[in-house]
Amino acid sequence: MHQKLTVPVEADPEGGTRRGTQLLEALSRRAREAGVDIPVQLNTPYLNTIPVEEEHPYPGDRVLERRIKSLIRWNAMAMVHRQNKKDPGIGGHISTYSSLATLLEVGFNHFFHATYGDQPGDFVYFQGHASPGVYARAFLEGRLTREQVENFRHELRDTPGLSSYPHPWLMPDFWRFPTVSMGIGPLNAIYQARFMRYLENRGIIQKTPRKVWAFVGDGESDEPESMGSLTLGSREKLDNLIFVVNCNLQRLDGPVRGNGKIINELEAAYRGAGWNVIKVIWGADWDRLFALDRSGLLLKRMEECVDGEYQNFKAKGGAYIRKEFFGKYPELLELVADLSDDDLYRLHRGGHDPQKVYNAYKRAVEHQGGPTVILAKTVKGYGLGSAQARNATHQEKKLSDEALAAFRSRFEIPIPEEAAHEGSLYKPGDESPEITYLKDRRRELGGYMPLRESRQAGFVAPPLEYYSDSLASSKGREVSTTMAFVGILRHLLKDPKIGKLIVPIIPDEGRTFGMESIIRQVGIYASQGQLYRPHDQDMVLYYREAKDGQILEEGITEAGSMASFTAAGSAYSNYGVRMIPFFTYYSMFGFQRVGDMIWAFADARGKGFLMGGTAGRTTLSGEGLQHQDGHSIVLSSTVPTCATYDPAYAYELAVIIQDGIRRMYQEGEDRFYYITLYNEDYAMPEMPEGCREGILKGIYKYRPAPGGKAALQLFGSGPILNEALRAQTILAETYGIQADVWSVTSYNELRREALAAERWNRLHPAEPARRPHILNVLDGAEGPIVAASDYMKVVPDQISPWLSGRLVTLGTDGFGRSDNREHLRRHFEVNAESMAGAALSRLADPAIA
Ligand SMILES: Cc1ncc(C[n+]2csc(CCOP(=O)(O)OP(=O)(O)O)c2C)c(N)n1
Ligand SMILES: [Mg+2]
Repeated sequence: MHQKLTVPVEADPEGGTRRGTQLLEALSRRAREAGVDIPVQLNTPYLNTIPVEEEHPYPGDRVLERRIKSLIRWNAMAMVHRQNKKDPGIGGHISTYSSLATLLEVGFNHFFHATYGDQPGDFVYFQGHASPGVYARAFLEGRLTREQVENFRHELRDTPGLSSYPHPWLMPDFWRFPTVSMGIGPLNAIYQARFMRYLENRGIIQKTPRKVWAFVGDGESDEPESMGSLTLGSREKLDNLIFVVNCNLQRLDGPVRGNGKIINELEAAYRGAGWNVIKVIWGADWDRLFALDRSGLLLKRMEECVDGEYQNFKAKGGAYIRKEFFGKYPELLELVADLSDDDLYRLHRGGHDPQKVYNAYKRAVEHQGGPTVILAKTVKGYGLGSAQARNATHQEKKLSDEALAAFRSRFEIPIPEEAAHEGSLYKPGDESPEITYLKDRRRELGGYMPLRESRQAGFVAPPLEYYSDSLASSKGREVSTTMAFVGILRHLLKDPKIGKLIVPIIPDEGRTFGMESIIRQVGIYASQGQLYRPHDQDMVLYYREAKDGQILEEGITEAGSMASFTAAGSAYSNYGVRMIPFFTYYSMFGFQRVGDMIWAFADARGKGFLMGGTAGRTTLSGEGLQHQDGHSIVLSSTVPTCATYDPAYAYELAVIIQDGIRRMYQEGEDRFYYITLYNEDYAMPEMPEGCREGILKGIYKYRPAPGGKAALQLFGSGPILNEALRAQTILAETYGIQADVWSVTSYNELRREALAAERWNRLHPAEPARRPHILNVLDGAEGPIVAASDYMKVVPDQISPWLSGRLVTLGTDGFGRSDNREHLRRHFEVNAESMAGAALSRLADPAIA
C-alpha cells in the first residue's frame, strides 16, 4: 500500500491553518483506511475555543454593566436572605444565580431580543432556581414592585408575591417556560427550536432571526432528558438553538464530576452529537499568563486537575492556589511570582468575564447550520465569601452579618450597614445612570423579558354538525374509537380554515393507530424534504415526507413527542397562532412515562388533546403486563387542568373534541384533554337525542331498562359499556331484573363538579344548596349501582361519596396479562357476567337492601 498521499491544493486565504487541517485530515483518513486504529478524539485542549486574537471588543459600558450586575446580585441574594430570616424554612437559592449573573447579564444587555416585528423575540429558558436573579432585574426595570419582591415565595398574602420558580401558571404575564424540574427545560428548548422551524417551513409564521436560548445546569446535564435529544438539534440543523451550560462544577450535594471534568465530558457528548461547541473556561486575566508560558506547562497543569480540585481552589483562596496549582512545577511558580495571593484568587473563570461571554454569544448567534452549546466555567456561590464553592453552597439561604457586610462592600452597594444586615432591597433612582442604561439597553432590544402574552381573540370553533359523519350510526360496520378518531382527524385536517392548525404528533405508532391515510394526506414534516424514493411509492398510502408536511412523526420518543406537544400547545401564546395538537400514543406510555412533562405542560397553560391509544387493561389483548393500561385515568386526574374522558362511541368522541376545541381555542380556557382510544371494533350507534350535555358533564342514560322501572343501575365506560348492555340483557332475560344502562364518559369530571358544589355549599350556608350533577342525573334512578370500566376500581370510586353506599365497583386493578379480551375480562371481572353477578350479590345482601 504505497500510494501517494494527494491532497487537493486550494487557494487558502486564511493562511496555513486550513491547509494544515486538510493535511491532517487526509493523513488520518488514509491511516484509518489502512487499518491503523487511531483513537477518536472529541476533546480539544482545556482552553477557550475562541483565541484572544479573534475576540471582538466589548460593545457595552463595562463599568456601568458591572454596577447593574452588582445591584442585581445584591437584590437576588437579599430577597432570599430576608425571606428566610422572616420565615425560616421558606427556602430559595442564592448560589446558582451568583454563578450565572454574567452569563445572563451579557444576554440581557446585548443579545436577548424581545420582539421581531409582530412576533415575539428570542425565547429564553432560564435555569429555574436562578429565578431570584431574574426577579431582581425586573425589579430594577420597574416591572416588579418592591412589595412583590418582598413577597418572594409568599404567594398567598394580601399582596401577591413571586413564585419560587418559573411557573406561567402562577405568573402568566411573566414566565413563559417552566424549567425547574431538571431536564425538562433543555428537552423542551430543542423541540421548541424545531417547532419554530416547522411553523416557518409550513408558512404559518414568518422566518425571523429569533433564537431559543436554554440555560442549563451542569448537574442538570445528568438527566437523560437533558441529553437524550441532542442529535435532533444537529439532524435538523437548528442554528436557532443555543444552549448555555453553567458549569459551576457543582450540583446540590457536591461536585458534579469531582474525579473528572464536566466540561470535557459535555464537550465530547455535544461534539459527538454534532453540535458547535464553544468553551468559555478562562477569563482575560489568564491570557497574560498563557502568553508568558512558552512551555505549555500551564495548560498541562490545567488538564491534570480534576473538578474536585478546581472547586478547592475557589473555596480555599490564593495561597492554596499558589501552593497546590502553580506549586507543582517551579516554572509555574515563577510565572506568577509577581502576583499576590489575592491576585491569584481573583484570576477569573471564563463565565464571569463579560468579554469572553460576549464573544461566545456573538459567535453562537452567527453560527449557521446547527445548534451551539456554550460550556461556561463559573463558580457556584461567586462572591458569597466563605460560602463560595463549598459543597454545602447550594443550600445557602441566609448569610451572616459579616458575610452580608462583605458582600455589600465587594459589590459596592450603597446602603447602610444595618440595612445590609436586614437584607434590604436596593434600587437607585429612575434617573440614575444604572437604571437609564439598563432601560436603554432593553429598549434597543425591543423591550423587557421574560414576558408572556396570551393572544387569543377571534377564533370560531366548528359547530357540532361539522362532525356529522361521526354522529351518525356506522350502519353495522364495526369500527374502533381509534378509527373513529382518525376519521375526525382526517376531517379536521381537510378543513379550509382550521385544517392547517392541526398538529398530529405520533411517536412511531402511526400504523398502530391506523393513520397511514393521514400520512399520505398531509405528509410527515421533514425539514430536508424527502431525499429518497419510498419503497412503497407505488401504493396509494405511501410514506410521504415533505418540507411542509404536517405530521410530527417523532420516532420512538414519548418524551420528545411530549416536548413537541408542549411547543404546539403553547404556540397560541408564544407565536400568536392557535395550533391544535393531537398527540396520539400508547396510553401506557403517557402519564406514567412522561408525567412530569405533562405537569409542566399544564403549568405552561398548554392546550391540546392527549389521545391515549390502545387503552384499557382488557381491550388491548395479548400485550400483557407492560402494555395494558388500567390506570392512566387515575394519573390524569392528578393534573388540575386536564379534562379526562373515556368514551365508548364515535359520537361521544366527536362531542368531546368539538367542545374541547371550542373551550380551549374559542373561549380561551387554559385546559387540555386526555381522551382514551380503544382498538376494539364494534358497531357505532347514532347519537341519541339530548345527550350532548351528559357526555360533556360525564354521564347520561344510554339505554333505559327494556321492561319497565329499573331496580338497578349499570354504569359502563369505553368498550365496557357494551358489557353493561349485555349484563342488562342477562339480568332481564335470566333473572327478570330490570336495569338502566348509563354511559359514564368521565368520572374525573363528575367528581370535580361534585367537589366544587360541596365546597360552595360549605362557604354559602345561608343560600340554597347546590346539588352535584351526579345526584341530579340519578333522580328517580333507584337501586344499587354497578360500575365497570377498563380502568382501576378507584376511577368509579371517585364519585362514591355522593352515592350513599349504593355503588359497587368493578375494575382492572393489578398487572395486565397476556391473553384475549374474553379471558382478560373474565380474569379482571369486568365482563357482563361479572357485572350481573355483582348486581345479584348486591341485591341479595340483606344488610344493604
Ligand atoms: C427532576 C429534579 N430533580 C431534583 C431537583 C432538585 N434540584 C434542584 S437544584 C438541583 C441541583 C442543580 O444542580 P445544577 O444543575 O448543577 O445547577 P446549579 O445550581 O449548580 O447551577 C437539584 C438536584 C429538581 N429540581 N428536579
Ligand atoms: Mg452546577
